[in-house]
Amino acid sequence: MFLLYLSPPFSYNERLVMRIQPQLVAAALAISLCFSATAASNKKAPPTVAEAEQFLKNAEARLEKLSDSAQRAAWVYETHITDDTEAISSQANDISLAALGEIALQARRYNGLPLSVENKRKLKLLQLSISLSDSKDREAYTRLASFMSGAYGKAKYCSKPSDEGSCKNLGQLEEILAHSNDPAVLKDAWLGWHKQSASYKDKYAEYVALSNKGARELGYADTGALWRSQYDMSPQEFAQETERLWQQVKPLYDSLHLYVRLKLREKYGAEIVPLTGPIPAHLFGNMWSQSWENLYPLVKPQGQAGSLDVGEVLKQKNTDAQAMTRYAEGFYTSLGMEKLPDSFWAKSMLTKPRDREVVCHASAWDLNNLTDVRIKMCINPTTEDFLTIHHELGHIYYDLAYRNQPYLFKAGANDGFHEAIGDTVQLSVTPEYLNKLGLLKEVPDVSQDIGVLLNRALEKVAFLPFGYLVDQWRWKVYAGEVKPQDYDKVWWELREKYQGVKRPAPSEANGFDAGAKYHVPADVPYARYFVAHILQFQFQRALCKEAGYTGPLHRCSIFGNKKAGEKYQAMLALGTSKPWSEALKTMSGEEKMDASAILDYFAPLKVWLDAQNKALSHG
Ligand code: X8Z
Ligand code: ZN
Repeated sequence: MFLLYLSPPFSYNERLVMRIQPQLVAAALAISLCFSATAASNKKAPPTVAEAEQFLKNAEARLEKLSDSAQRAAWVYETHITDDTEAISSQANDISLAALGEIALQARRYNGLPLSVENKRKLKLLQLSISLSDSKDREAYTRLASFMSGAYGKAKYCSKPSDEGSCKNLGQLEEILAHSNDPAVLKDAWLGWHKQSASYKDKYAEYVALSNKGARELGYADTGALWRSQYDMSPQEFAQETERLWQQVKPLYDSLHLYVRLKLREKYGAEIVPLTGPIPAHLFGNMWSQSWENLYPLVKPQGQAGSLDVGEVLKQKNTDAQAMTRYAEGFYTSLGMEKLPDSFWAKSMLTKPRDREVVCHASAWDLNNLTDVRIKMCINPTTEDFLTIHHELGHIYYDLAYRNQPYLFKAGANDGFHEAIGDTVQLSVTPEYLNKLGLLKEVPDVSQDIGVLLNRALEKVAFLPFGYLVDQWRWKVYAGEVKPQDYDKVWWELREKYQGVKRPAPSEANGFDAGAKYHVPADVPYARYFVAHILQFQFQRALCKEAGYTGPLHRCSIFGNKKAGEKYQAMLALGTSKPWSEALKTMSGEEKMDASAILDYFAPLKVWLDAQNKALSHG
């Protein structure tokens, strides 16, 4: 299914892209001509309900037909980056955007008619789009989008520019960030990667201007407002909701941040890690300091401490990418969900090819809106990748679950739901579960719970401010409040304010640090991940209740529980046919996002962190 506001190459690939295939284009144009003729002939008479229904039927059929081949161009591009596949993909995007924009503009004609609830929703969904009527603008927009995606995918840092052997890709640099203990080496890898995005800063600024133009054609203030309009509430309400949730979780984040600060200070010294103020961003084990689980060995509680780390065992067992993916599939089938189709295994890209450039950032694809589902990922035998596969298959099982919905409803209840499905499953990847798989030798007893919780918090709680701030920045950029000359200034103001991290060295002239995060050049909205990090705990609380579990939330795993599986599947099957609050209600009885579930989950850790912080600060 496509993303209604068209976006270039996309994470779980909810977007409309299209391949240039003469017969398909002819078919598309034929349909287009058909109903623009109808629209033209009715120009004077007010539209009727019957016409609106016919319009929706035609639009759905047209888009469905086009989306399948569109996805294929993007798939080929992202798994084989060349000038040719880039051109094909951007041309395909151009055609899809033309169709989408045209349909979105036409849809407005039927607003206000007494349609069925379902059709009103379809009409609204069709208008969550940009429209660039001017073909030059549209071509420029899609060319820029494809270029930036490819540039990010291909980027390498060469510490000795004349020596190709010194070049490292993002995966290799991330590996250094994750495992080196040398602050100079960490800093070099961090700065080396962040230098890369400067090359497409101008292009990004041009792209923003065109995207805004497209959003305004459909009556949105700017693209940021369009993005915030997809949550069954006004853009302002969505901004307020996310701020409310952030305020709910901030005290938990602050406790974790202080604890980690004190541990980093012990390791790297007072010169590098201050007692107050932001901490240098290269020390958190992650290129964007967005999740800190690689710091677990450094910060774990003294004595015996449970862990979720299965990296060593996966390596010892020579677990290949397919076997890693089978583990994740096994979780979903244990809930009663179907096995992945054979085509998934035949067509997915599970490892980084040696002979060509690809976009390694993990993504899930639904190519024909039925069962041609795939993932694209450069899998290594690490705990992080083990968990990410569960995330990606969450997208895939959502796609499969809503495949019988009408085309326009083949999407997540909102994009945060799509991101939360697999993350909820990650919460059931407990030590007991890993032990059942033979990946963890011993099941830690209750006394080691704090270690496990801390490990989980480094992944999930550390993420919250990053999940929130990326789009704080983009909303400002799209609103024109932040101009290119201030991109870095405002980016770092936000990173200091929310994450409490700072740039390891002064900003470069004309740098573009936000662009060093995949979702910025790929133009994938990011607030979805913040929403998902709140929702997944609500989902988990509801599923554990359904499973009859009554213990502490952090010990619950729904592995093998068919009753919980049925409940989950019922929500997934709704797709986006209902407002997200109704989908949530079918699962948990709640109608609002609520951070109390994540706070409940980590309650014992919060007490422990605060005690540690007190002792360490006075020690
Ligand atoms: O981009 C992703 C997924 C694909 S939708 C791998 N995530 C965000 C990121 O990597 O920054 C998952 C967590 C946040
Ligand atoms: Zn995802």
